Amino acid sequence: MAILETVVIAFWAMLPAYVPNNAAVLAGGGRPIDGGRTWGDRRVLGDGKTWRGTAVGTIAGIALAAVLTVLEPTVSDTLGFAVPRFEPLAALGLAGGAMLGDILASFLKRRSGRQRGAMFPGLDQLDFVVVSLPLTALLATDWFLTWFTLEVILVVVVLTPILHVTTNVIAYKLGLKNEPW
Ligand code: CTP
Ligand code: K
Ligand code: MG
Repeated sequence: MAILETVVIAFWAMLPAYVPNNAAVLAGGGRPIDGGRTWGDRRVLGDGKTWRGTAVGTIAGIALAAVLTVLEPTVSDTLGFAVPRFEPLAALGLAGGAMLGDILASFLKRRSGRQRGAMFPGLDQLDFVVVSLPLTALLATDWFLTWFTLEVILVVVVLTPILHVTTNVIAYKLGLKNEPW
């Protein structure tokens, strides 16, 4: 498979997992998931993980998967190779897994003494991949095995941190995010 083709498929397949975190930043606010609870002297998750942000993020990812699925025939035709259509369970795994990964990362950040917004290099950039891919593999196994070849997974692992850093710096400069990570 040509490298450009692999990159396009990886990016397209991951879009429903990329969008939830950004949508959550725009929608965040309201009740925190942990309800303000602490474990020891630290919050369980912190005020940065809210019900609204999580719900809007997940829905945004699933909605994007639906839009991409409608566009798929035209895009595949134009590119000359096939990009994925998203089965409902694949969309749920990618979007829901991205939000869940971000929440688990915040749990680890609080346990390791980091305040809300503190950076955790590596985890910040790949938390959602680490959960969304296995969850999708579990929920939509055949779909996952069709599209997430070893090459695609390697591209995702390299491409995701680059995209994550870029989008977060832009969101920070636009005043949408408190920190550039
Ligand atoms: N957000 C949300 N719900 C989520 C994820 C994010 O409401 N499940 C919103 C919050 O307003 C959050 C912002 O998006 O402050 C930025 O997300 P993120 O960087 O993940 O949160 P932080 O505030 O940095 O908190 P943490 O240290 O726990 O990552
Ligand atoms: K995060
Ligand atoms: Mg943050």
